[in-house]
Order: sequence, then structure tokens, then C-alpha cells
Amino acid sequence: MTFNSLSVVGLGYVGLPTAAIFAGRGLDVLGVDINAEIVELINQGKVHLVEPDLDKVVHDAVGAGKLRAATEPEPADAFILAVPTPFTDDRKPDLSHLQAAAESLKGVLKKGDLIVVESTVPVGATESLSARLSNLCPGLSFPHEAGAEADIMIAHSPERVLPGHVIRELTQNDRVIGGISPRCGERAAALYRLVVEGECLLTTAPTAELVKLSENAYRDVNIAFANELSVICDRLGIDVWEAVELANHHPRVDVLQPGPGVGGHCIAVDPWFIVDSAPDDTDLIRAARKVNDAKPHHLAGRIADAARGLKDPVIACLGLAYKADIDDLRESPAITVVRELAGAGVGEILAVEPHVDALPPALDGLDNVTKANLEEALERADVVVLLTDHRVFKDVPRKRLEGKRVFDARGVWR
Ligand code: SAJ
Repeated sequence: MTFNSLSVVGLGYVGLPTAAIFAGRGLDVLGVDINAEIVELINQGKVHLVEPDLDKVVHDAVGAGKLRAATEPEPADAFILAVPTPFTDDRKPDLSHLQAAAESLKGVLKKGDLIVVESTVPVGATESLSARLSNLCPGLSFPHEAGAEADIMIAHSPERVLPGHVIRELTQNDRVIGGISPRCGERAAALYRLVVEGECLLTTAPTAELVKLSENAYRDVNIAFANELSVICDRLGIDVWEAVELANHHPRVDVLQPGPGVGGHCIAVDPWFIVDSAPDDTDLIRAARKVNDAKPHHLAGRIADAARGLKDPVIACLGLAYKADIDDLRESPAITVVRELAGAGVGEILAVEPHVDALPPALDGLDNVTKANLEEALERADVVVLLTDHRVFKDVPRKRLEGKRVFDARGVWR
């Protein structure tokens, strides 16, 4: 059976491009989001996110009549759930958005439908979702009980796209697909093969869940190594960038880049889902989180020490986004650095972030922090801190930094 219609629930960084790409392949796609403003914008062919090429893909799909958005789901052959799965204050997975998204399908599901969970989830969550839905839909059978005979098929296929490269990676990356039963996996693979040029790799739902978490924990551990090295280098008076570059000439060494810390809603969050599932067996993963979370404090401390030696210093902090050339401020270490500097009360802080219009709530209302443009900040600053390696900052002529105290947390002005 082919797929004619698809519904994507959650129109964020992953859901919106996914919806638009399937629509571009000819499926009738409904994007569902609880935010009516986002829905209205998309129906006008516009987007609410900064992601290269996304605006064109969405504009074309809406213009061709293949992509619509609504606040409530409608019947479809397949449903992709791509809603946030953050953690709670005590670092436990918060599955409330995912559960609400799944439950919103109860009135529209019919025999033969496929549901794919793309959101990152702890091991076991996809099967639990099947059990929850089964309680809500007594007329239908679900795969955690009925296996291959189930009316509804459910699989986990974690998104793996890199913000900033989403459109390309959505089609080119290999895709891990874990069905609750093998039939569920096959059905989900048939859906993704419509758009994915990479391989579709079939496994069980719990394995797919752990694979996704492991990918991000692996990266976190490796970034933690680089960040720990940078703290050691600060103590020993060695240029960490040069040390990393030289070490990477070894054929079996590939140290990642140190930075102000690790941000975003994935790498700074997902390792905790593994820790939560196996608290006694996750010393390394936990230590990496600790090292990466400590990095903004280390950096803020060094900047504050330098600023204390100056009279009424102006400190320009370049970048609030968690990484280059995007507008995403979630879990951003840059914001932690600015906040801590503000708390230290060592001078006036000018925060520069060309990708957002206003200061985020974490900084808004602090009386020694204002948003500034790059030109003004460079003009007035005694101390310049590069926190995010946006292209526009990399291009700052080195002459503009002369006579100022510079903290380059990304190593781009060397
Ligand atoms: N970072 C460093 N040094 C590095 C690399 C990254 O400090 O050498 C920092 C970045 O500045 C940023 C953070 O780490 O603050 C994370 O950035 P990232 O580019 O490594 O990853 P994300 O969070 O944007 O996207 C990750 C990706 N996962 C992996 O590369 C294993 C992506 O493929 C996932 O789809 C995404 O998480 C997700 O949604 O889970």
C-alpha cells in the first residue's frame, strides 16, 4: 500500500522541514502545531525559523497545494511525531508533549495507519506510547500486544539532522528505524524511502531509542574532552587550538573543538536520558555533562578577572545562539556566560546577536546588559568576547580588535 497522505505533528526545526520535504515528493501533507500563529504563517508559505533553504522548500510546497498546516490532526495514512522531549528540573525525561501529541490522534486513527516517533525518547518510550494509545482506542489493536497482526503500526525513527544543514541531512543521512514489530519497521522504512537517499537501517524500537541517545552522548563526551583540555591549557599557558591542531595530525586522533560549553536542546539534554535509565552505570556520561556545563563558568570567571583590572569597562559579548549561523538560543552556554558576567557586576555588557530581535528572558531586565549591534559594540568595547562563531563575527577585521582585551572562545580569530 502506498502512502498518499501524511500528518506531521510538531512544526519545529525537525517537523517543518520533514513535512515540506515529503510534500515536495508529492504526498498530501498536513502539518499540525498547537501554536496558531505558526500555523497561520506556514499557510501563507512563510517560516518561523532561521534554517538555510527552509523558507524556499516550505514556500514551494505550500504554493503547490501539497502542504497545509492546522492546529488539529486529520485522518492520514501516516503520522510523524516531532515534538520536543525536554527534561524536567531534576533531569528526568519530560514526555508530556509527546504523550499529548499521540493522544491527539485518537479520534483520527484507523486500521492500517502508521505512527512514527521521531522525537528523541528514553529506552522503552515507544512501546509505552503504544500501550497508552491502545487504552484510548479500544476498537483498534496495537503492536506492543498484537505484534504483526496489529491494526496500527508504530516505529521509532530518531531524527539525526544537524541544525544549519537540515534540508540536506534529512534526505542524505542514513536512517535508523526501530519497529515495535518487524512489520512496523518495514512499513516505516517504506515511508522514509520516499525521501531518504541514505540507507534505512532496521532494528527494534528500544535499540533505535538507545542508538539516538548514544550518538549525542558520544559527541558530548568528546566535546567534554576538548573542553577539559582547554581548561588545562588555560592553567598551563598553552594555546589549546594549536595543541588540538597538532594532536590531530596523529592518524588515530581527532580531538573536537573546545568552546564556551555545549548548548542546544539535544546534546545538552539527551545524555541525561541514558543516565536516568541506568544511573549506576553512567559515570563517564555524567562526568562529560559536568565538564561541559562547567565550561561557561570557567570562561565567565576569566573574563571577570580581566575586567576587574580595568576602570568602568565595556564588555562586548558576540553571539547568544548556541552555535554558528542559527537563531536557536536553547541551553546556550553563551547566555550563561553573559548572565554570570552580569552577576559579577564588573562592567557594562553589550550583547550582540544579529539573528534575534530582542534579549532572551534570561537576560532581559538585567540593568548592566543591553542588546547592541556589532558596530556599536566594537566601537565601545574594552573587552571583546567571541561566544558564537557566526560568519559575520569571523569576518571582523583584526584591526578592529587592536588595543582591546580579547577572549575568543571559538578559536576563530587566531
Ligand atoms: N560543539 C563544540 N565543539 C565541537 C562541536 C560542537 O563545542 O567540536 C558545541 C556547539 O557549539 C554546540 C553544541 O556543541 O553548542 C552542539 O552542537 P552540534 O553541532 O555538535 O550538535 P547539535 O546539538 O546542533 O545537533 C546534534 C547532532 N548530533 C550529533 O552530531 C551526534 C545532530 O545530528 C542531531 O540530530 C541533533 O543533535 C539532535 O537533534 O539530536
